[in-house]
Amino acid sequence: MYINGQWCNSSDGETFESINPYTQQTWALIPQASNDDIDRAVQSASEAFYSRWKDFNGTERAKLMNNLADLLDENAQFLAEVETTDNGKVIRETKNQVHFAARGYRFFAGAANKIYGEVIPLDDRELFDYTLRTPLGVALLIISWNSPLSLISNKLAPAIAAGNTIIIKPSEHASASSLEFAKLVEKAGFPPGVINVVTGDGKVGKYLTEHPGIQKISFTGGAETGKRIAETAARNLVPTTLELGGKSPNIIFEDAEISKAVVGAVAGIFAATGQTCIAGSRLLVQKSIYSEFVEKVVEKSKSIKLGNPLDPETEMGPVANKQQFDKILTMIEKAKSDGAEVLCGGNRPQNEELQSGYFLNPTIFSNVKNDMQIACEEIFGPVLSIIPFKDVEEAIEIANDTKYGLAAGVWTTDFKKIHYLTNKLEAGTVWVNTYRTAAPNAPFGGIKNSGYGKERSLEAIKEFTYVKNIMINFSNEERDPFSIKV
Ligand code: TXE
Repeated sequence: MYINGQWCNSSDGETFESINPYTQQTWALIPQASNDDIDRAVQSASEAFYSRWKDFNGTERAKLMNNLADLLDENAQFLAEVETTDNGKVIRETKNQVHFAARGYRFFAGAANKIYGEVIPLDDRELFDYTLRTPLGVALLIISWNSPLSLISNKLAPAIAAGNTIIIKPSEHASASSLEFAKLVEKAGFPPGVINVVTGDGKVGKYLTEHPGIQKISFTGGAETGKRIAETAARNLVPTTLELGGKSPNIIFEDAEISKAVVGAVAGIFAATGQTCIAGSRLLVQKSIYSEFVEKVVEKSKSIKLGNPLDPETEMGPVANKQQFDKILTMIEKAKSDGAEVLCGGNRPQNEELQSGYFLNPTIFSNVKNDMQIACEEIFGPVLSIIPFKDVEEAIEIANDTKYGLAAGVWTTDFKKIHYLTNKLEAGTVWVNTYRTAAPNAPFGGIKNSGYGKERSLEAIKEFTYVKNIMINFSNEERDPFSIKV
């Protein structure tokens, strides 16, 4: 682990195994942080916040962030290999995600010396009032296993640009890339204690969230864990950003450009083996084109190339871990018994070379009702539910009839429909004629059970700062000590 600028094992020597989901073999031993290690990490981040890091102005923080971005670009191939070995996501995506993370650091480096307050003209001209956006202190970043370096960048870049100090706690299912990343943090020149990485399971996350030395929590993971974290944070009055799951609708209208919409539907659910919070796991198709469109989606899905995720030709890798694999298979069986019809997949592939990994065939269900478990619960796997709709109003009703609100996709060439739908859909992101596209300067984050708060864009700076109001008296007048002056 990386604590106070030093590399260490757990103080009690405990480790856990990281399993490669393509081979099911242990490939790394990761330290399980003890409470002593965590206390030390929080203390070092706290000391760094109140001493060393305060001496760095925005321009100086930006310089280190740009160094880090350059190092990420230079080491993208290696970091992608580590991440792919850890979580099974195909290298053609993990490598891109490292470059995307680098863009995130550059974007927020640019923002670091532009975190302005406001001058507020008060009625009483002898009082001068202005605000400052001030860092919160020690920010705890807890992330999941599906895209560690990209998720870290979403949180760390605005947090560090704003002048906070950091503890990163990656998922126990994919910690290796976060530790390799810490080597680059060191190389980029960040002072000791400014960015720390501690590893371990949910117990480590829990101890950290309860720690009195934490002033901000930003979390990406499951909705139930998010709620537990929010409860703890509420007791300690710690501000929180939660990026949780989704059950996002991808809506195809009869006037869509069909070939692009087919690609969008497939990319929405089968990219990253469906293991993304933004997965377009409910495909809503207008009845007038239903058969034709579904046939095309099934045909394209059947041609997806499964294989070694380290091979750049592979399009879909294994599911990331056994827990996920078992959960997905259970949900597939439940969907079958609920009356959904399997159009393709629904099982493990038969090829010899895929037997060692947690592989599942791209799975598509039709005959799905929006209240079936398969359409309500986040599956986080390569499983698509197709639901027909009659018209715009019915599409909106089905799309919004979910406890989640992270993303939605709309495919149509009708501008009136676009304007109407983008206003009506309850989601933090609405994509039109695209799906699963992102930019560091476009805000990201959901509503309802998908969480709250924003990542990326200048909105994210607000999550890691508080507004301090400063009122200065320039008057020579004696004031009444027993009445508030307004
Ligand atoms: O998430 P967890 P898991 C969804 C997806 C998946 C489910 C569970 O549906 O099947 O969540 O995935 C740490 N206090 N998403 O098990 O348990 C944990 O160590 C503090 C959606 O990976 O939420 C890890 O670092 N921390 C999602 C992180 O929380 C705790 C991405 C996430 O673990 C903790 C991944 C506790 N009590 C899964 N318990 C998305 N939004 O993209 C665990 N942790």
